[in-house]
Amino acid sequence: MSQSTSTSFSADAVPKAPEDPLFGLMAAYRKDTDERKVDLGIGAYRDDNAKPWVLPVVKKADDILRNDPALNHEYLPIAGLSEFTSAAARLILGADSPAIAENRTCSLQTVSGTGAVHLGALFLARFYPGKPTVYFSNPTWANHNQIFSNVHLPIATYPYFSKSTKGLDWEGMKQAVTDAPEHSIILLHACAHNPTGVDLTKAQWKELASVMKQNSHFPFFDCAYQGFASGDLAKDAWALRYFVEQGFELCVAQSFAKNFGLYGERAGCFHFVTGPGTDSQNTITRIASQLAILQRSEISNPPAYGARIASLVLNDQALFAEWEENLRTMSGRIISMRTALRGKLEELKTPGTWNHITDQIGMFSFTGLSEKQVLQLRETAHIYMTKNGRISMAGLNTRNVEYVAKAIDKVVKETSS
Ligand code: KET
Repeated sequence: MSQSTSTSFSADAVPKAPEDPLFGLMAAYRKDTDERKVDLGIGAYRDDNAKPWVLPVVKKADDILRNDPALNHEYLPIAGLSEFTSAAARLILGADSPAIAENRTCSLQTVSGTGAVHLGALFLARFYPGKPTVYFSNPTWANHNQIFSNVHLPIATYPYFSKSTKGLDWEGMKQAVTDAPEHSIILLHACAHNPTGVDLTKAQWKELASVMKQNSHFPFFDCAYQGFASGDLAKDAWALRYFVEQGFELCVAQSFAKNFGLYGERAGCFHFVTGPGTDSQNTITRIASQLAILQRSEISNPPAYGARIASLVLNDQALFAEWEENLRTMSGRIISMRTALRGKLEELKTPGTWNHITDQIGMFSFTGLSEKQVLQLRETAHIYMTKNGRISMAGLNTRNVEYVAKAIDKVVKETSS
């Protein structure tokens, strides 16, 4: 009997999976040898020379760490570096948060934002009574689907993006949240929605909170871009803080990848906030104890370096102020690229409207380009973006914005004529 390999994992059992689209795109970009190539794929900040930017404040913190004779490489506690997690909680919830004052929050350091979403998903899958459905915006960050499916929570979507206005489908969203069974989990992007760049207005957040309250829904905030949307940390956390003020029980996945430029260091935090009440401290103690058990079995304890850097900055007034300045540099450059791209497209009289580029906010713009147009841009102009037409605004700079605008103009004119 001939057998090619001895394995229990036949193609039926382990079919070949497609490459991750975003990381696949990154690899294709790296391989491209054309000088004109432009990377508008992954959401990572680039400076005006299209280079990764080590934040000056991160360099400073890194120097302090390296020169600290007390630095060692011991394990962190299961919940992570406490001075980091407590500062992270103050950053996102607000230093004067009633939830912090009433000791009804718990925070665990995680493997960046992805790890935080996962820990939350795992906890909810294990402990939320009745196995509720998780509702995502349509569209959302692609990994949300995978992470929640992995823990076997049922998933569904709510309308979010209106193709006609390239803005929010507010009525559709509100209706779907109203119609969702009570106690559903509603995943919300705290700010700078990925991939659309479309956020709710304050009035809409308030109305959403009221609909969610009426239906006893559970908000799960994914916050990967605090400080990136507006350059103002408090402004970008406003929606989440409003929900906490309204007395919601909720959780937050917080990433420091983008706002510290610590992508590879995997610094993040998961926060659980229970509602106010006489028993809330006991509740949060119980929840924290189970989260610690889950964390122990998943990663044992989180990676230290990135959290140490962030912690130094978050806990030092002068470094914190410098960080805010660095955030304004990044968000400011992105906003100026929005203006430049829109301006060029309008100048070229590219068919369609382009106001959405400056109306949208954060790391991404959802251009409205079709998959066909996206592929054509890759093939003919060596411009890389995800198939849904999302562009990472940070990939644009004063040197390439005109080239990109002209390429988009050409593709749109060719495909619409
Ligand atoms: N949430 C959202 C909404 C998000 O866009 C990302 C990353 C993350 C969480 C996780 O980031 P982490 O590095 O684990 O802290 N988004 C970019 C990178 C990626 O997909 O991994 C992106 O969409 O390009």
